[in-house]
Order: sequence, then structure tokens, then C-alpha cells
Amino acid sequence: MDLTKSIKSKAHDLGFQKIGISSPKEPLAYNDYFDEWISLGKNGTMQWLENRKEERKDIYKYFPEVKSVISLAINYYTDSENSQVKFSKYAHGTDYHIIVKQKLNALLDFIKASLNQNVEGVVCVDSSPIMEKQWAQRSGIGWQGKHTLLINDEIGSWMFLGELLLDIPLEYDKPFIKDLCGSCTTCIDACPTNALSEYHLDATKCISYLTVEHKTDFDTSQKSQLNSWVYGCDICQQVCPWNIKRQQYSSEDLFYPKQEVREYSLIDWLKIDDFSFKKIFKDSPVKRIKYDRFKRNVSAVKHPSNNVD
Ligand code: B12
Ligand code: SF4
Ligand code: SF4
Repeated sequence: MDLTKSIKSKAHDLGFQKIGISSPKEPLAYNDYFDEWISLGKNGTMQWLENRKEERKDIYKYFPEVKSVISLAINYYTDSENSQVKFSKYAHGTDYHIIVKQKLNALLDFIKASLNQNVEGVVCVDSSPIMEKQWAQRSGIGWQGKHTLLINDEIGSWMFLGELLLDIPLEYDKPFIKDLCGSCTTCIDACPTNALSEYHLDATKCISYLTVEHKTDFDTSQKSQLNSWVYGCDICQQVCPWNIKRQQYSSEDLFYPKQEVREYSLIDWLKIDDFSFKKIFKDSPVKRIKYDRFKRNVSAVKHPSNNVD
């Protein structure tokens, strides 16, 4: 088997559903849009997006030797919901940064062991300064929907993205050029904070930003829009017809919800102390916001058992 095929086969064995490879040579589309988005302050307090903007726009500034971008997607769909206190699916179980990084490091080790030459690779999951959705589109995995997330026509959008950048050429896939949103605007209409317009997100209005990135107290209008989400928001994905038609259960056990996330009531969450918070969320993305911000989010949930203005 040639190297490209054996990399894809190994990636499937490691648990990735979609794998595609692209050449870094063509410059990214939408770099002007990205500049404008930042200059209009749509990134809010996510200064880290601006700090490494030039690397995001030009992958050679991040990894000058790159010759292949391997994009990988792993499905994280699970259907458990808790109606009182809502955690988005990406934060139901173990932190995807840990899981996807482990798998990508295993893939890099496999590639190194398969070759008689030196190969340099960089593992990226979310926090690396690259535009992951655009690379996945170029690698043929799917298109960016009007909610701005990447959708695959077989498994929908409940997938995390990761990349392995290599300094060796491989066989490249064709980009995904179709836009299968058509005339649909369901996600835009369903967004409770009007954060979306076509292919554009005002992060400062997004519940995901407000519950995870926003560091200070909520004002009254922000508080009234959170709709019981305490970490992230899934509404634009829940309503998307591609997810309703195509979503499949994740084969990764660690993405399934922790018992507390599934079963705790609002009163249980309001009662937890810093020690229990750290214990419950020790390997979860939720630990990132720390106890005080988690309490701020939980205290904003509207419910008869909570005295919210
Ligand atoms: C910053 C960030 C956020 C911010 C801003 C989101 C955003 N859309 O920009 C906040 C905190 C709000 C956020 C929220 C979420 N995020 Co986030 N986030 C990122 C991060 C780190 C960078 C994204 C980025 O560069 N934004 C900058 C803006 C300008 O980019 P953009 O919206 O993609 O805009 C592009 C398009 O609009 C395009 N464009 C402009 N005009 C047009 C016109 C057409 C026709 C087309 C096709 C495109 C197009 O050009 C722009 C520039 O590239 C990526 C990881 C990464 N390194 O890429 C994860 C990432 C995008 N997030 C992810 C996830 C899972 C989420 C949430 C679902 C989590 C949750 N449940 O709460 C939500 C979804 C909210 C939403 N609708 O986007 C996943 C998405 C996986 C997927 N299937 O696409 C990623 C890829 C992380 C990962 N490794 O899996 N996130
Ligand atoms: S994640 Fe929620 S708030 Fe953010 S754009 Fe989607 S529906 Fe709107
Ligand atoms: S809800 Fe409709 S417009 Fe939004 S991403 Fe899905 S198909 Fe596209």
C-alpha cells in the first residue's frame, strides 16, 4: 500500500470518520473577510485570534516546511440532554483536545515508523493558529455552512477537526466545492441572540462565546438570552437539516456525558463547591472556565428554583 493510503487507513483505525489531504500552496480564501471581522471587533475579547492572525492567514508563517495538510474529523454526537442545565455536546465528556491530540500523535508515530527518512510533523487541534474549517474544506471533508461550521454530507456537523501538518508531499484530495445549504436559513432563524447572518458570526453575541470566553459578569440582556446553556451552545447545529438527516452516534466512549452532566439538577449545580467542580471536570473542557465563571453561568439559568432577574 502507498503511504497516502496507509495513512488514511491508520487514521480510520484510530477512530477518525473523515480524512482528507490538501496542498498548502494555494493561499486561503476569505483572508480579507477575516481582517475585517477582527477590525470590527467581532472576536470580542478573544485577543489570541488577532495575536497570531498572520499565521492563521498563511500556514507557511506557522510551519514554513509544510508540504501536506492532513485534515481529520471525528464524530462526537451523543443524544443525552439535560433540560434544566444545558451543556453543549462538545463538553459532555472528556476534553476533545486530549483525545484528538493522542490520536494524532499516534498517527504521526505511525508515519515516522513507516518511512526510512526523517519526517517533521505538527499536530493541531483547535488552539493552533490555523483556520481548521477552511483546511478541512480544501481537503474535501465538507463545506462551511451558514452557521460557519463545517458540515459533511454523510455525518453532518457534529465533528471535531484536527490536522497533521507534514514536511513531505502526499497525494492530495479535491476540495469540497459545493455549498449544500441552498436557500435554507434555519440556523440563522433559530439563533436566539441573532449572532448569525449568512456565513458570518458575531462572536460577541454567541452564547458559546458568552459562557466560555466572556470573563466578566453578564449584563441583563445577555443574561436573558442564555436559554439555560451553561457551557457552549448547540442550537444552530440541533436545527440543521443535515444533522437531523445524517447524524450518527459517536463511536468514542469518552465523548459520552459524565453522570453529573446527565443527571444533576439546577439545585445540584448551584450547591457544588470549588473542590467538587475540580473533581467532576478534571478532564473536561469545562474546567477551563474555572469555578467562579461556572457559578456565574449556572446562576443565570432561569428556573423557579433560581432567583434570576
Ligand atoms: C474562535 C473559535 C470560536 C469562537 C468564534 C466562532 C467562529 N465561527 O469564528 C466561538 C467561541 C464563538 C466558537 C464557538 C463554537 N465553536 Co469554535 N472555534 C474557534 C476557532 C478556535 C477559530 C475559528 C476562527 O478562526 N474564527 C474566525 C472567523 C472569522 O472565522 P469563521 O467564522 O470560520 O469565518 C470564516 C467564514 O465565515 C468564511 N466566509 C466568509 N464569507 C463566506 C462566504 C461563504 C460562501 C463561505 C463558504 C465562507 C465564508 O471566512 C471566514 C474566515 O475564514 C476554531 C478552531 C480553529 N483553529 O480553526 C474552533 C472551531 C471552529 N469551533 C468548533 C466548535 C465545535 C464550536 C461550537 C460548536 C462549540 C459549542 N457547541 O459551543 C461553537 C459554534 C458556534 C458557531 N456557530 O460557530 C469546531 C467546529 C467543528 C466543525 N464541525 O466545524 C472548531 C473547528 C474546533 C475544532 N477543532 O473542532 N468557536
Ligand atoms: S452557538 Fe448558539 S448563540 Fe452561537 S450562533 Fe449558534 S445558535 Fe447562535
Ligand atoms: S441550518 Fe440550513 S443554512 Fe444553516 S448550516 Fe444547516 S443547511 Fe446550512
